[in-house]
Amino acid sequence: MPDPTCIFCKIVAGEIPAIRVHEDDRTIAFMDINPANPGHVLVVPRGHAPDLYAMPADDLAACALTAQRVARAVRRAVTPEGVNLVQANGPGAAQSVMHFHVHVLPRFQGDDLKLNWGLTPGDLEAISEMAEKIRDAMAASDAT
Ligand code: DGP
Repeated sequence: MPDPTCIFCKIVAGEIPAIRVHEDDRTIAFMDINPANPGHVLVVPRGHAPDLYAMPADDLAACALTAQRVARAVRRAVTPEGVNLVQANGPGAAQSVMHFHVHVLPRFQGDDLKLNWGLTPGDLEAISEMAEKIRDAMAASDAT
């Protein structure tokens, strides 16, 4: 059941815009509007669950598989030196949106990114360019 107060439910429903790079029956992936690094993508289930504790097994498994696919595309499109998957639960973990999500976070040596990074608005044109590269990479290969 969608939560009418949830911003990610609104993105899933297409009620507010997002720069999508992937969608399937259970998940969507879209560019983070406050990218911690270029190519920062969020993977979310279509169904609303506030956090890991509440996630149905099928949606959790689907998010893990989508995160792997997106990470492979990010590796190809962004050529980072590494990728972190980050998933926050609760205020102590700095969760700011209460709809389960996995951050696919490109990393570079010396980027000095802290686990609880600050939310800095990104440049929409630059985010869209990164999304285009990631979509192309997703289309180019599902397996590598
Ligand atoms: P967290 O702090 O782990 O709950 O991460 C939430 C992320 O969601 C944060 O990096 C910023 C991003 N975000 C918040 N609102 C929006 C939005 O409306 N659109 C998009 N694309 N990202 C959002």
